[in-house]
This record gives sequence, C-alpha cells and structure tokens, in this order.
Amino acid sequence: MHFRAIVRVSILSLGLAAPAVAATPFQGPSVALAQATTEALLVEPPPQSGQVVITEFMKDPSSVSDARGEWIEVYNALPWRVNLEGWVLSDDSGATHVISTGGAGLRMAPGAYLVLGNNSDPALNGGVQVDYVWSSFSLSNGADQIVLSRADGTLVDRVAYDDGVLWPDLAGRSISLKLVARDVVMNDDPANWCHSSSAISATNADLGTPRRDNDACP
Ligand SMILES: [Ca+2]
Ligand SMILES: [Ca+2]
Ligand SMILES: [Ca+2]
Repeated sequence: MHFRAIVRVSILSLGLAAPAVAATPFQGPSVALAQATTEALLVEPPPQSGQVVITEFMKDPSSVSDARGEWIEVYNALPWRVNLEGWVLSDDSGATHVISTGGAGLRMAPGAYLVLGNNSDPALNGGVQVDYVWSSFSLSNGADQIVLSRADGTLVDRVAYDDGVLWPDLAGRSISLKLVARDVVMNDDPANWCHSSSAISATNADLGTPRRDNDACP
C-alpha cells in the first residue's frame, strides 16, 4: 500500500478532512539541506558574449623587459567587423584601461587578429607588430586575469591564469590557445593552452605567434 493512502486512511479514521494535496513525495529536512548545499556549490560562471576571443598572451618576455614586451592577441570570431574603441581591458585587482584612439577606431575584420601591447616599436618590443598600446595595465608573471569588456560593461572574454599550477608558465614563451579551442568558454580551461613553439621573428628568439594562427599544442 502506498504511503499516501496510509496517511489518508489514518486521517479519515480520526474524522478529519483529507488534505487537498497529498501527492508530493515526502522530503525531510536532510533532503532539503542537500539540495540547498548542491545549489550553493554550483557557482555559475559570468557570461561571456564571445565576439572577440583572447587567443595568446606574452606575460613574461625574455628578449626584452616586461615593460616593453608584454602583449595580448585577440581574434574576431564572428562574421562581421568589430570596433574596439571604448572597450575596456582590466583585471580583478583594479587595473583598468579604456581603449581609445581618439575616435579613429580600432577595427577588426572577421577572422582577423589584433595585438594589444605595452610598446608598439618593434625595435624595442622584440619585433612584435602591436596594433594598440595600453597603459595602466600589465600582465603579472604570476597569476593574473585578462578581462575584455565592451563600452557598456558587457563582458566579452575573460582569461584567468595561475602561476604555473595548471597554466603554462615559462619565461620567453607566449601562452597560446589551441586553434580548435578558439572560443571564449573553451579558453577558460588551462588544458586548452600551451607554450608557443616558433620564434616571434628573425630577430627575437622568444616564442610566439602574434597576429598569426597559433602553433599546434604538443
Ligand atoms: Ca609580466
Ligand atoms: Ca574566457
Ligand atoms: Ca597567435
């Protein structure tokens, strides 16, 4: 006999009205607590709108100083042009840079790469063609975050790397996303990143592929 039927008979035997709803399975306090705990553990990641993907970064150059040789490569993943004017580059520690070209625009064609860095002179930065120079921002050689947002605050992409625990961490080698993982969610996973394996240029033995498709990961 079902539990529900037993309850109904018992109540009727006492001369009381039967409950209007008796079909819900019994859930004791332990069940409710387990559900609440499970929901608390499921922390939803911030949505990333995904038009532009962070695909490579040099946090710790060897051939030149960090103050001249840090850069980030981004990729336009959607089939229309995008203008990064007014977008914001930031991290979780309060470093913030608003991309500004005085209205000229910083446009990316569909499928194009663009390199943001801290020095645009190839003679000083290790031979890297930098499209836009940031200020008030840097890439820590330990753990840090690269957060790209639109002017209205919409998060576009976020990459949070650690100090070599799960992420590649060698000096003089850029950290490079697998081509098959060129996506704002897949680039959250350190397993989809590796060190670059080809030289940046004929004059710079540091490894990286700024503005070019990334090297295959081993
Ligand atoms: Ca650095
Ligand atoms: Ca991401
Ligand atoms: Ca590249």
